[in-house]
Amino acid sequence: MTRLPWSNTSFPLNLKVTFDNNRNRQDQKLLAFLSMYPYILRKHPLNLAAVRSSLLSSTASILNSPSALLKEVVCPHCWHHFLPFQVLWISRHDDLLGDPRLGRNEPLRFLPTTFNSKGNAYDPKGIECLDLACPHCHLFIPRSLLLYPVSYYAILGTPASGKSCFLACMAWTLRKTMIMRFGLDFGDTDPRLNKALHDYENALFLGHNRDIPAAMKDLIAKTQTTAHDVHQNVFFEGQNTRLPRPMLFDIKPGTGLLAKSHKTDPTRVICLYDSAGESFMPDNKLDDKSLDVTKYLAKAATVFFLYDPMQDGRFIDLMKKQGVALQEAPTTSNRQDIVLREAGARIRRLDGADPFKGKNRVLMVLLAKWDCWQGLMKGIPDAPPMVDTQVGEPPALDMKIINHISQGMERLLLKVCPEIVSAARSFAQTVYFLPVSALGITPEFDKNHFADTGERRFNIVPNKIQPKWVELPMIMALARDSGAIPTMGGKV
Ligand SMILES: Nc1nc2c(ncn2[C@@H]2O[C@H](COP(=O)(O)OP(=O)(O)O)[C@@H](O)[C@H]2O)c(=O)[nH]1
Ligand SMILES: [Mg+2]
Repeated sequence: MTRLPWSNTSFPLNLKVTFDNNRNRQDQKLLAFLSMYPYILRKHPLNLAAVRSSLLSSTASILNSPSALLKEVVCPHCWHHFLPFQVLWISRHDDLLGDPRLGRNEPLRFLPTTFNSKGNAYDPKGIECLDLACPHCHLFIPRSLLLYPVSYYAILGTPASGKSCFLACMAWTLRKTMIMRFGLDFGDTDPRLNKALHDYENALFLGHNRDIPAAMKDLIAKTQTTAHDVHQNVFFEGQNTRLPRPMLFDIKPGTGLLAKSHKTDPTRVICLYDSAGESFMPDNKLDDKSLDVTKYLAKAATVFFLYDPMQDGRFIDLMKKQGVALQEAPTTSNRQDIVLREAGARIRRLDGADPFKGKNRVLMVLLAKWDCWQGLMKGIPDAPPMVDTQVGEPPALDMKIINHISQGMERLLLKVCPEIVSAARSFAQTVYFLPVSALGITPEFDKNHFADTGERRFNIVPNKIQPKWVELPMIMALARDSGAIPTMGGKV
């Protein structure tokens, strides 16, 4: 039997809910409801009977309503699927330090029984809590994830193909473009989760002495497979498991005419991963642990594969043959097709036997460092192909031009490195080939530093960074997934 002893005296400031037996489903729904829907409490502050009946009757319908809690939540850290009312809270009292999954320095995660009128839970020591956590891995989950649809995107490529630079420049550009051109607010879901990205953005766009050349390696640290910024450790069954750190963004209508032009609600969460290229190298043996780190690949609706032509000697040869000016560049070379095939193999393994699961997956092969090889493909406009239609309406993606350019890029790759095209075509049914330049300029070899130290260092003047086409892949993905971005001449 369930007893709900509502206390007249403490209501609405301190609402206590306790249960005789183990919680059943209805009780848990009620708890979730209380935690997420404090406005109901405010609506009926004096009529306790009305509150109680309103809570009990509307819990189920609210949990099933798309405008309220999602029916099912997916943890962006461990991809565990759970029901909203199973979410844990993160304690705040100093005595409650130590969590079985996260170690002795992390606050305890718990299932609450007491909430206040704001809908926030009290921890077992009576302190109001603010943050939620996944019931499986216990890592922090922003509330938006319980309320809005989530689109997952993965970025992959060989080490030094430019993933971190691309991510930083893409986020920086989207923060401006989305509000100015589409009336959509593109912001961090919770700044704590995007710290690594902020560091990159600050280094590239906000640092001091921006007219003075700075070493690239100081601006963007190499993504290490073990770095705390990109991975987090969780103990499952006494075993340490490394999970990738997601970057989360909220997209919601901003203000003004443009924001009002959206016919459907564009609100959603974007979940992005910057993975260390090494995770996909064939010598990183495909055991279940390495599969864990890259599980997000199977979740991703769109995969952005950064193909770096400068890592391919055949591209350099073509540039020499066509008289395209070559600058001294970092010399790494990797079998990029193998990384793409490896990622495809992992996805198929994670998809299991269900051949339809990956049917709608899109692959965008992004030909990185366009600034270096632009002489090979002339006539592409500097701005991504977006056409203004009417005053007060967002621009439409010009799919005719995008498809035309994609076909041109595919032809170029077929000529130079056909194995990338065949790996891409076997990865997804829909593939786009697009040029991008995160920096818009080519970092310069520091001859003096080389003469002094023997180290090959590349410098850039931060003020000259001018990203090209970096926002287009995400805008196309959003056009496909959210319907908030119009297109003309076909769909994405
Ligand atoms: N020319 C050029 N070089 C770039 C660009 N983006 C990155 N790079 C270079 O590639 C190196 C590796 O970039 P990074 O983003 O750290 O690669 P990641 O290992 O894939 O994350 C940087 O230090 C830059 O020298 C770009 O847009 N143009
Ligand atoms: Mg990186």
